[in-house]
Amino acid sequence: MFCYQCQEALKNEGCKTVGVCGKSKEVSNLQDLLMYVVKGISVVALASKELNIKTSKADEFITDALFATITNANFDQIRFNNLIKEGLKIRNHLRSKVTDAGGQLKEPVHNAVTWYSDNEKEFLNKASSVGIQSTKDDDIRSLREIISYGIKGMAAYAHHARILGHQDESIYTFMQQALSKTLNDEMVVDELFALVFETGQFGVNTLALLDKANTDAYGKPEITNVNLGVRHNPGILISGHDLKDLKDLLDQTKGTGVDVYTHCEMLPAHYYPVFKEYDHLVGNYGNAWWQQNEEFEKFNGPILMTTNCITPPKKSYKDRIYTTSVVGFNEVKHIESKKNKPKDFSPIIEHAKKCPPPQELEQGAIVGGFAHDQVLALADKIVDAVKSGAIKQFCVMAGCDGRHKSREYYTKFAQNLPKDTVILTAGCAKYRYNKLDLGTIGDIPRVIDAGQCNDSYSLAVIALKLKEVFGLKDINDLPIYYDIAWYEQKAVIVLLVLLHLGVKNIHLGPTLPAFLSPNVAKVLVENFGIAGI
Ligand code: FSO
Ligand code: SF4
Repeated sequence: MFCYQCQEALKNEGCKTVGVCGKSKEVSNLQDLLMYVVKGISVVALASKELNIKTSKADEFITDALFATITNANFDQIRFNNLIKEGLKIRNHLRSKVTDAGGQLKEPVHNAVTWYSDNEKEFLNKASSVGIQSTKDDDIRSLREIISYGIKGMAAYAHHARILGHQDESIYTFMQQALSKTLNDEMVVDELFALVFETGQFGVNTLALLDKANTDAYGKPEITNVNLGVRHNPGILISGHDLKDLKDLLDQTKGTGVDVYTHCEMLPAHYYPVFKEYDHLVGNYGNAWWQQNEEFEKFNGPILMTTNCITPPKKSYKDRIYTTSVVGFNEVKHIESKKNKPKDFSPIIEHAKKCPPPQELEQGAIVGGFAHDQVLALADKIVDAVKSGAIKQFCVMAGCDGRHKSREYYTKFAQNLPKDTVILTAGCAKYRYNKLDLGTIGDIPRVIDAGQCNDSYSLAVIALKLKEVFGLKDINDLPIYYDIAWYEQKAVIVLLVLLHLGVKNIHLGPTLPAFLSPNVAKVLVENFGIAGI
């Protein structure tokens, strides 16, 4: 195995025998093969589109398979074997349709389009020749992987939008074009760089699509105090980013005497008007994903993981964990998706009824819900505060949290910022400073939380609006400092979005990605002023 897709890659080089995340070498290799299969399907899907052959099944499969390979989403070898088998079937079916329609795949046809096996042992053999290191040139490998990771992040957000009935064909087509270009040995460094930035452009479209999907379904986020304490009923804890799962779970738990709590990236659900209508949505329990081992033990009730980040569960609570959608872990119960019907969460609800209530971790409340509309409603106050000098600077501290001790930097950074600085945040990075009580400037809180990592889109909208209000030509003339914490591949697409919007001098940490070759890093430093922490 060789994997260096996340910030916790061993020694900031790559995991070679087992993942720091807990991923086995077999799963890592099968993920490499699944990426290869997905790239082959992409080539065939593009040829199909030219012949007006419907590709919705392939579009959906590619999106969900990519999502399953994101860090901390799926650790289950059986699921990856099945995904590879399903992918190969979809590819071959589509390929025959192309041939039947008189179409032809461009020569030379890549092995990713023709290779086939239904033998699981053979999958592992094949995987060893199609992994990341099969690209020999350092810079080409680096650029191919940046693009692939950006597309994985894009796929995750496109998946969430689709679940809520919002799709954009041009996003699927772009994903397939980009993936098929990573197979093309004729693509030179400059062309791959251009593709990296184009990925950022489609990242903007995807985040905008998801923003619309979420606000259409659940209303516009409002400034909200979220309870951190617990009640005395049995509870279900729901984690990950899938708001649709939360909605269905709340509907099915109504009147059962079972409470529901959010965890980690599900916290921002409380900001949406639709979720405020549920009295049994009690509050947020715990902190960022990497603390789940201790916090899930204390929760006492069942836990539903709707997306990443799941970490290998301890024995003490493994039987209380449920996965759904692209998430998986061996020997953990899985709730299947249903076509055009809500999932059936009754096994989790029945399980909860037999459990004691959650142990209290903390008390009080935190405030959030400053997505773009709310901040723009505050715009006059913010502009006045900037003009009067009460606010001297904004600091965008969005992204992810992680286990490394070096991430204490973000807490210290937030604590030591001058009192006239406002932090704009999104994603699970916020748990490093959202409970610090950093106070307010007038009635503007010093930590403005827009929501989940995808709501970084709101932060971009806010920056563009401020640029307009202050009549500036360049987004970089704003008094905004970017200190982005990254962990997995959704953060890669968020970073590419910021670069596409022209944001310069981003500090990226706690370490620069292992997948940046020295030459690629040099271009990013020289042209965009990207720096460490
Ligand atoms: Fe965090 Fe995990 Fe949202 Fe990520 S919970 S680390 S960037 O999955 O997606 O912020
Ligand atoms: Fe290592 Fe991260 Fe890959 Fe897991 S996802 S194997 S921690 S680089």
